[in-house]
Amino acid sequence: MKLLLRRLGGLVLAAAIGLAAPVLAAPAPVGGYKVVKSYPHDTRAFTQGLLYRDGFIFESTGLQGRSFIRKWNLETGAIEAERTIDSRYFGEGIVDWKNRVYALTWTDQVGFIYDIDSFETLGEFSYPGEGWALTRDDKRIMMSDGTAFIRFLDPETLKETGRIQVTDNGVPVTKLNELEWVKGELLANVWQTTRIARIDVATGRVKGWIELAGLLPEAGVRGDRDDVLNGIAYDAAGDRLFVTGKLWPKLFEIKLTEAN
Ligand code: DDQ
Ligand code: CA
Repeated sequence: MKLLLRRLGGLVLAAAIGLAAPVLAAPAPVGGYKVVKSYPHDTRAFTQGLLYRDGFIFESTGLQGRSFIRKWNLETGAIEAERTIDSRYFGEGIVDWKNRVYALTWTDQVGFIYDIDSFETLGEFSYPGEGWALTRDDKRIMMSDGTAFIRFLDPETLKETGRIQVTDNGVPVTKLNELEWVKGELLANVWQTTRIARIDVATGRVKGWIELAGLLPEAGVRGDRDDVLNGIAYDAAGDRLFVTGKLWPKLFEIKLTEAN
């Protein structure tokens, strides 16, 4: 009798798993976008970091000897502040925290702290592995490093406080690049693809994808090697989402459309 009950219990469990499996075992849905407006973007900017703050775009760029950080007026394109990064370094992502900008380098394991107005150097920090991109919510800095992991950093000490692995249908999603925190989700574009993942940072799961392949012809780029989609910025007050790519002549404001 006991054995029978155990067998039955097993069957019920197996049935439950069987029912749940089709729901769990599916890649995240793919949604689209529409372009609201397009803005000019500097084709010499090998975009690595992008954020919006009070009417301005803050942008960091890469390539050895061509890396800079720049603050420019979104509406007029006028450059408000700019500084070059020492040519020893390949610039990567940036994030704003209070009156500071934190900036990564690709493989040198050093980050720089700049004054947000003057871009004067205030300090440095270090981290293991590669540096790709940064964003933040109210309490945490989030960092990508080319793997499927997103690190959480303390915004004051810049020490790692934890990490998640990003997966879609159980499969790690590597090459997570430029990041943006948007309405409680982490957006990450995947290097050398035309997709942005919408990540639930509590679980690491990709909740959905945004397919942006249609932006390439609109930007007039091939987007197959270096001139790839990279750069997401969000104006929370105006609920405006911006995307661009490395060396792209345009930056787009987009609205997301439902996954189907
Ligand atoms: N990363 O930004 C994804 C971390 C690295 C990009 C490295 C691309 C170097 C290519 C150089 C091509 C020159 C146009
Ligand atoms: Ca960003």
